[in-house]
Amino acid sequence: MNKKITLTSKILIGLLLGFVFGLILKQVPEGLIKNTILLDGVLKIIGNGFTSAIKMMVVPLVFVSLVCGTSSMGDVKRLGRIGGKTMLFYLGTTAIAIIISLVLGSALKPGVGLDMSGIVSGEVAIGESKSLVDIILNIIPTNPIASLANGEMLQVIFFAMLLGIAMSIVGKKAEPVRVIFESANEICMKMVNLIMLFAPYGVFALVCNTFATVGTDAIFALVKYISIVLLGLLIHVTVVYGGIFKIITRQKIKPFINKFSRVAAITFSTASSNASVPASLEIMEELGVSKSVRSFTIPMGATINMDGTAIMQGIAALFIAQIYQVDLGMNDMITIVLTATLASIGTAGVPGVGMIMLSMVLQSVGLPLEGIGLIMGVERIIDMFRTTVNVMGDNICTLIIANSEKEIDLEVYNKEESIKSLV
Ligand code: DAS
Repeated sequence: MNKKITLTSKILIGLLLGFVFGLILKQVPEGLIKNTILLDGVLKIIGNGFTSAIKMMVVPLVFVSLVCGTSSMGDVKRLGRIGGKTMLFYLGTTAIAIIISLVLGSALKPGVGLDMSGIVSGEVAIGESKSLVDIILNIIPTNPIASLANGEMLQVIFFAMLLGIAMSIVGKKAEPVRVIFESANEICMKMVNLIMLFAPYGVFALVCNTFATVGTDAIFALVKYISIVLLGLLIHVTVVYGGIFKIITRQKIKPFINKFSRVAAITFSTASSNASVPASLEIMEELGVSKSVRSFTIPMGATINMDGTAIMQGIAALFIAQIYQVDLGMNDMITIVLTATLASIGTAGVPGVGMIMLSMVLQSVGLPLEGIGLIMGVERIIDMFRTTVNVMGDNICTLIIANSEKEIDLEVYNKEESIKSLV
């Protein structure tokens, strides 16, 4: 029987094969075939090519969909209400994430009694971190065209929202412009659909490259640290997201999980929230969420919502404190919660950004930045998982906000797409 294999299942197959081939390739001795032809050749072209194509769509899609979304919000009061709920969810769950990680890190002590000789410390290439005032001031673009050209997400979001609000206030006279944005949005989404057809191959190449290059010695030496981070992520996803979703929406979460696996394959392989925006917008549309809500909450979340990152930061801070035998008091813990929650606002969803934010957190409590070098060896692996949690939070928030605003077609949402139909 000729069964149509859905894109989601093809992507998941690509992910699995990438993992298996990566581990096999890891065993192959360095040389022409492995390095030049495969890792730096074919796999790099397919993997990075796919990531670049997806990233190419992020700024135009976020800009156009946000203008469409805010200009069709109807009234500014409603935008304010939705914006308020969104910010409350994003910042609230990030603070909870940090607290979970501090409790776990204090109880399970990832850095106590560790033989540091087993840890290959990578060089700590930390970008400069900005103060909170700079982050907030920086949100207002002095040159919106430059912000669009440079992909400065917070500035793009600010400009798009202001433009959309102005259009909705102008009303009928802005209709010709609104129609142009509506069709541009459709075109952008279609471009994303076309690019996503290559996702199974891109995901395969990216995951294969990662697992063929990550040092297993670093993984073994940091297995306790990795396990505690993964435990924190699991608790946050099941208890916090699962609990909040169930209590507030009273809906089944299975339809979402079935669709989210497609997004997870993108976040896992690219380790980038930004790169997942097109796929998140796609599944939110398929789950019946209105354009005005999804085009606001998803781009916003990709930029300011980083619960998975916050969990890594809390546990990493305690890991480093324990390694260097620095005692952190209650005040330090509160400082870590505030710094990590606010730091998440100012950084875009790209690979490794969590490490830049971690330096801010460590500085805020006087911990040595050299400690970051101890966990660089497993950074990419952890980034895959934490980015997936970051983006799951964006999607869960979108469903909760849409449900509270009655902006989700529950018939469409509950159109049971069992796992069977995914393969
Ligand atoms: N990779 C980042 C993201 O895209 C998260 C991080 O680096 O912590 O969300």
